[in-house]
Amino acid sequence: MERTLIIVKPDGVQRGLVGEVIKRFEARGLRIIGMKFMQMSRELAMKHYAIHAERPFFNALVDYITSAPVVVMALEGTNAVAAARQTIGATKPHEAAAGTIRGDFALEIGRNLVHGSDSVENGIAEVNNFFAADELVSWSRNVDPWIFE
Ligand code: D4T
Repeated sequence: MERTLIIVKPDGVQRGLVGEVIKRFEARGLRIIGMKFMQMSRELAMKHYAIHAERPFFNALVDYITSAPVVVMALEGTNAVAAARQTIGATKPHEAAAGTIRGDFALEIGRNLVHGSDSVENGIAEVNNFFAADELVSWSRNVDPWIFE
């Protein structure tokens, strides 16, 4: 089972899109194993976006992600990383396909609503950055055999 970290970014929370985002991942079949409402510290934001530390947009990115509360989710499922990225849509919302979260609700890269881990390794690492072991729930759904083959 893969794991992926999903963040409903400050714009998503401010715009009242938390339920819409959760609905889409639930409908896709991904299993929620952790969720919390939080305001990200600069320290955690800089760790999360460390790969972009040298990029010109880094400070604006950290300012944005720490500017207001976010909802963070750990999701589990077969092919969870790629499936979640597909449901989110392309990084530049104006290039995101209609039917994806960004394609349906966003216009600009600096207000792209949702984060999803970009590799299986990062999915594991990011879930561990945001959740302590006792904040993750190991469970199965009665419907799992109808989603996971
Ligand atoms: P995240 O990580 O937020 O899910 O976005 P992506 O995985 O789709 O895209 P990314 O890692 O390449 O970029 C991280 C974050 O930085 C912002 N960004 C990116 C930006 O403001 N300007 C830019 O030129 C780029 C490349 C948007 C997402």
